[in-house]
Order: sequence, then C-alpha cells, then structure tokens
Amino acid sequence: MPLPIVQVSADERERGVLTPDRLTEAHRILRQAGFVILKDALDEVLVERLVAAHEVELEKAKRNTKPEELAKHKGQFGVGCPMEGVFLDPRVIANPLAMQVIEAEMGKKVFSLLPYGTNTSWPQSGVQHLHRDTGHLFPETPHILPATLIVVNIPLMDFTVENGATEAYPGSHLVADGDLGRDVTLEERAATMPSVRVESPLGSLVVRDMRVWHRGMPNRTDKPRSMIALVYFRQLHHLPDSMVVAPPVPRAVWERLSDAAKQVYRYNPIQD
Ligand SMILES: O=C(O)CCC(=O)C(=O)O
Repeated sequence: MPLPIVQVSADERERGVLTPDRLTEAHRILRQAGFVILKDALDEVLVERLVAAHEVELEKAKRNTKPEELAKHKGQFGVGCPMEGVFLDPRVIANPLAMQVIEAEMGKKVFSLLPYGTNTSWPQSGVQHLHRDTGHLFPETPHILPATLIVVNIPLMDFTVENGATEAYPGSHLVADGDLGRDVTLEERAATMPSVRVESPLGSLVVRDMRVWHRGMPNRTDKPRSMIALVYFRQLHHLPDSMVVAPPVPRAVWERLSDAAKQVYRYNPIQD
C-alpha cells in the first residue's frame, strides 16, 4: 500500500503557505487515510538544530532513565522537550503548513499546550500495544465525527522499518466502535485490515488524526529513534476542557513566542 505522502515545494516551505491545490490534496488524504506526510515541509537548517538540541535531551534521558522503566514500556518511552531555543521556533510549535491542514479539518478554533515531548523508540525496543490515542466523541453510537485531536509528529531522523517506523492503519480513524462485541481486541480487529509503516524522512511532518490505530515498532538499530509530538485540540465549547492539566509556562518563555504561536497556545496558564 503506498504511503500517504504530499511533496511540499521549496517555495511553499519558504513562504509557509501551501498552494490551494496542495492543501486540498493534503486535507483529502488526511480525511481518507487519517494521516498525511508533508515531505520536505521543514527547512534543513532548522531540522539540524532541532536534531542537535534533541540529542542533548536524549543524553540527559539516557542518564536519568532506569533500565526497569524502559523495560516497563518495552523501550517505547518519550523524552520531554524544554521550553527554550529551537524547541520554541514557530516553525516547530505552530508550523504554518501543518496549521493549514489542521485548520482545514478542525476549523480555526484550534489550540495546543506547552510543553510537549517526543515518542522515542530505544534500541532493542519491543512492539507497542496497538491503540488509538483518542476514541470517538460518541463511542456508543455509530456516528463518526470530524477529527477533534490531531498530532503533528516531526521525525528527528529518517524513519525506516529497521529503526522502528510506526505502524499505522489507514482509514482506521473512521471505524466505529459502538457495535463491537466486548471481548474483541484491537489486535483481532486489525488482523483483517491493511497497515503501513510510516517511513517518514527527516524534514517531513506527519499530521495524524489521533483516532488512527497505530503502534511503535521494534528499533533494531543502536540509535534511539525519536519524533516530536505536538497535539492540537479543536475547542468544542466556550472554554477548553480540563485546563487544569496544563502546567504553567513562565512569562519569559511566553514573551519569546511569535504572535502566531501565542494564538495557538493561548490557553496555557502563564506564571509571573
Ligand atoms: O513511537 C511510535 O512509533 C508511536 C508511539 C505513539 O504514537 C504512541 O505512543 O502513542
């Protein structure tokens, strides 16, 4: 099965704007497959800085993570990204190309929360359990609504089968759950569905409806395989739900954000 990829042009990347046709194509693929890879969406220099900054965080995590903890998560264990430097670059936290695709699907009332982290598959990791990151809004009914939660993953190396590229089930975000027998596992349901390995190259962005069935896969190399994970919410009501979960962002960090990022992260509590 071919991967759902859209090639971004140098002009689109530099201007931070997808052409109307490209946006339509990316949005159509997101709706059909549940995810879309925007290839070459990120500037090379930015990616190099991001990879280097993440290496530092990985080293810290290596020192601070107990082997038992890694084993507990089968080596699928994320690393936090500090609210500083390149980690706050607007092309990372509110990438204009990704935001266009997200807003095409979820409308303008979108927000996100700082800080964010990574999904890291450590060397010798096992197969993660198959899961959706979020269920349907009305799981007991047969109704499938538009996405309300979208994650943007930024691969920090070329993702390959060898280093544990995520396995995902195209179209599974549209599969209803309400009429299933209670003891059917997701693995049993997935057994008759086609899947792909999301082999996303460095420089790409993966925009995914968080209802898509997926799992981290074994990393058979000796280097950790990481991707940044930024979650975007559709604001459903007047106030966002569960704001209490958002940790406060220091005012000095807030003041360094671009206007576009301030708009996206507007519900983060700010600490003076
Ligand atoms: O690291 C991966 O390949 C997938 C991990 C993931 O998406 C998750 O834990 O929800």
